[in-house]
Amino acid sequence: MAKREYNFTDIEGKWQGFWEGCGLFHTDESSRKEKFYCLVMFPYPSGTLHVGHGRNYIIGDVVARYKIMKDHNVLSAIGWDAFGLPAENAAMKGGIHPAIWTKNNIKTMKKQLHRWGVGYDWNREITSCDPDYYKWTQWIFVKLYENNLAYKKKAAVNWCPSCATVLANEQVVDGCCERCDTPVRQRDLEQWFFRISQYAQKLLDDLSLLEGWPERVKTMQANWIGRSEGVRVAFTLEGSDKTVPCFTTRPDTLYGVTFISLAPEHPILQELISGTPQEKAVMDFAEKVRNQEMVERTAEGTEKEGMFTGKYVINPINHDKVPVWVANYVLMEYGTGAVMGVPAHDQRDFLFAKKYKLPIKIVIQPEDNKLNADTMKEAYVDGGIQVNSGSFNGLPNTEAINKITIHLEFKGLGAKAVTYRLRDWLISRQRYWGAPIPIIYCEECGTQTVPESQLPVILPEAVAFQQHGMSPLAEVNSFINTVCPKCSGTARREIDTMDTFVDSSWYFLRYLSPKDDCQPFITKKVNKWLPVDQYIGGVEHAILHLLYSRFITKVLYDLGYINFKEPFRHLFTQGMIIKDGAKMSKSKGNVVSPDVLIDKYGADTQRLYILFIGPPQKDAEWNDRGVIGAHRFLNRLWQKIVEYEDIYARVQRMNTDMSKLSPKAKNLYRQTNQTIKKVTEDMETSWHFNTAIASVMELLNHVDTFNVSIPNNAAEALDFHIFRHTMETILLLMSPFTPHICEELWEVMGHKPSIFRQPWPVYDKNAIQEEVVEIAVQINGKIKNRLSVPVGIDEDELKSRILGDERIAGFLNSREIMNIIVVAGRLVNIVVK
Ligand code: ANZ
Ligand code: ZN
Repeated sequence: MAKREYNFTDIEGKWQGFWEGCGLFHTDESSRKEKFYCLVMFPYPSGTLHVGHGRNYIIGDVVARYKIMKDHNVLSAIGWDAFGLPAENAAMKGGIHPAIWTKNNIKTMKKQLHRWGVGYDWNREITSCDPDYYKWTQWIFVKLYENNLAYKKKAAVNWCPSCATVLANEQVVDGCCERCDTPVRQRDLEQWFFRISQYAQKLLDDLSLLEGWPERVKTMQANWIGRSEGVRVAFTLEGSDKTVPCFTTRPDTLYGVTFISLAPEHPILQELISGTPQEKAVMDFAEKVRNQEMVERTAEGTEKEGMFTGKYVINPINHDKVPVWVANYVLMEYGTGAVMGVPAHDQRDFLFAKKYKLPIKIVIQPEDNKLNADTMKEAYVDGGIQVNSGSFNGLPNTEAINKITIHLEFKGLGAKAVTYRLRDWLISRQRYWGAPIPIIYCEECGTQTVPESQLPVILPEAVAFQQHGMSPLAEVNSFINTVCPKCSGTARREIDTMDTFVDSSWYFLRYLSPKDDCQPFITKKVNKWLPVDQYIGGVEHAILHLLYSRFITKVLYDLGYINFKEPFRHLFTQGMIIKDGAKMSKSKGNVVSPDVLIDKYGADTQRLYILFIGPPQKDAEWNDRGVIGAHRFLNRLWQKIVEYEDIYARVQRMNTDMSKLSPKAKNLYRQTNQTIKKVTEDMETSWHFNTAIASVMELLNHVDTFNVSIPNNAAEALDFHIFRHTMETILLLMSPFTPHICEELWEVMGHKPSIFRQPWPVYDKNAIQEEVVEIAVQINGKIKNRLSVPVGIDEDELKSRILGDERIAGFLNSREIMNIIVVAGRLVNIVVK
C-alpha cells in the first residue's frame, strides 16, 4: 500500500470540522469536573492578524487543550473589543461606516483564528459594540454613578485650534495635530471620571493576592499607583490667616525651605495676584504652562520655569518669610498642588533656585564631607545629620523625619498624609464610536441617569463623519433631544461616549451569560468560574487594562454583585515577535501573514514554530528558516508513524514488564517516561513550551536510533510494542501544540478520535530511574574515587563528570593530563605527567 502523504491542508480542514462538530471546546457548565477558565485578551478587530498576534491565541489554545486533557472542565471563549478610534478614522478616510468596517474585520479575523486551529466556545462570542453588550457597559456606568464613583469635572483635553476638535493622545504627534500639524493646546472641558483613586490602596494591597502574576507586572502596577507617605505642612500667607498646604516626603528638610511653588492651575493663585501689577504677567505665564503636556512638564530634562507672584508665606517651623512662585514642574493633580522648595536637597528645586537666584540653605550634612551652598553642583539628596535646624540639630535626618512630623502634628501645623500618583480615570471621549454615556440633563431636575428599563442608549447609525468639528453625535438632534426620566420635561442627552477601556474592564464576566438580556452577568455563575485561572496577553496591557479590570471587579465586589476581589489569578504575558529588528506591525511593513504560511506549510508548522521560537514570555526574532525546520520535524514524525500503518493493528497490546524488555527497548521506554515527566513539568511550572517541544524532538531522535522493524517473532513484537508506546506518547505530548497532525496520526495508529479525549500521559515512576553502575576512577593506576553513573553513559559525558568531580579535581591539582583510558562500565584511568 502506498504511504500516505502529509497532506496538511486536507488534514487541518478535516479536524477543525471534527472538533467543531463534536463540541470539543463547548463548555458544559453542569459538568462536575474541576473548572478551568482560560482567557486570552480579546482582540481589537483592526483588520487582519499577523503571526505576532498569533502567539497570543496559539498559547491560549495550547493551555486550553492541555487542560482539557488534564480532565478539567475548560472554558475558553473569545470576543471583540470593537469600539474605538481606528474604526472612526477609517470612516472619515474611506467613507465606510465604523459598524461595517468592524464587522468585516471580525469576519476576516475569525477565519484566521479558525485556520490556526484555535478553538473557542463560539456560542459565547461577544462584541463590545453590540447594543446587547454595551447596554451592560452603560449599566456599570450607572452603578458607579449611583455610588458616587462616577463624576463630572472640568479637565484638560488636547485641542486642535485649527480643526476645532478634541484629539485623543494618540492623535497628538510631537505636540501637534496629526491631521493638520497645528500645535495642540490644552483646553478645559467638562469630562466624566471614574473615581479609581478611591481604590488606590486596595489596588495596591491586593497585589499580594496575585501569586500567579509576573513580578514585573506587579511592580509596574505598584509604581503606577505610586503611593507616597509624607506630611502636609501648612504655610500661612503673610498678612492673612489663609494657609497654603504643601505635601512633602521630606519634613526633615523643612528648615531648608527658601521658596514655595504653586501649580499654575492652583485655585489660590488668582486670588493672590488679583489687582497686583504682576497679575497679567503671572496669568500669561500660567496659561502658557497649562498648554504644555503633563508628561513634558514633569520630565527630568524639561527646563524648569517659574515666576514670582510678589507674595510671601511664613515657614511654620522657623517663621522665615519665603517667596511664593508659580512653577511649571508643580502639578495640580499631585499632593496639594503646592511644593515647599528646598534647593539644597531636591534636584528640581536646586535647578529652579540656580536659575532664578534663590537662596540655597543646607540643613542636612553628610557625615564626612562638608557641603557648601555656594559651591554645590547639585542637590544633596541622601541622608545625614541635621544642621541649621533649631532644636533638631545633630539628629540623623531619618530620626528628624519622625520628630519634625510629631512636632508639626502637635502644634497643629501639619499632618501625616499619603498621596498616590494614580489619577481618576477619565472615561469620556468626544467621539462617536463608543458606548454612549447614559446620562440625561434636565433643566429642572439636573443630571439624571438613564433608568435601567431604558437601557441601552442606542448609538444612532445615521451620522455624518466630517473631517472637522466635534463628535458626530453633537449634530444628531434626534439623539440629543429627549425627555427627562424624572419629570418628562424636555431634556438633552450626554453626547460623550465611553473610553473603550470601560468595555474591556468587565467582558470576562459576560462570557458566562453572553446572551442574557436581564442582567450583565449571573452572580452564581461568575462566582463559580472566576477568578480566571489563566489570563494570557501582551505586556503592553500590564498597566491600564489590568488595573481598570481590577478596579471594576473591586467595585462590583463592594456592591455585593460578586464574591471575588481579583479577576485574574494567573497572568501570562507573552513576548513580541520581532522582525528585521522591530516589533512586527503593519505600520513598519514587516508583518508575516499567517495565511501565506498556512497555504505553504500548514497551521501546525506555524504553531510549532511560534511555540518553539524561544521562551514564550520573551521577545523573539522571526526567522523563515526556522519555519522550514519546524515543517521538517512534522514530516519526520509523519513518516515515522505512517511507515508502520498496517502493522499497529497486528501487534498485540501488552503490559509493559520492564524485566522482559530488550536493553534497547528498556532504554527507549525509560526515555519516553522521562520525556513525559519533563514536558509535564514544563507545562505545569510556567508554560515552557519551547523546552517541552525540544525534549519531544530529542525523544524522536532516540526513536531513530532504536531502529524498529516489522516484527517476525515475540521478542520483536515486544520491541514494536515499546516503539508504538513511544509514538503514541509523542502524539499525546505534542497534541496541544500541533493538534491536527496529532489527531490524524492518532487515527492512523488505530485509535478513535479525539486524541483530546485521552488523558494526559502520566510517567511510570519505576521506569524513569536510570540504572547506574559504579565506576572506579584511577589516577596513574591508583584508585582515587568511585562514582555512580547511568548505564550506557556516553564517553564524553562520563569524562566530563569525572573531571568535574571535586575529589578528582583535587588530586589532579591542574597537572597536565596525558591520556584518559575508559573501560566501559568499569573503570577510568587518568594518566598525568
Ligand atoms: C520638599 C522636599 C525636599 C521634597 C526634598 C523632596 C525632597 P514623591 O516621592 O514622588 O511622592 N511634590 C509634592 N507635590 C508635588 C506636585 N504637586 N508637583 C510636583 N512635585 C511635588 O515626591 C514627593 C515630593 O515631590 C515632595 O517632597 C515635593 O518635594 C514634591 F529634599 O518636598 B518634596
Ligand atoms: Zn426633569
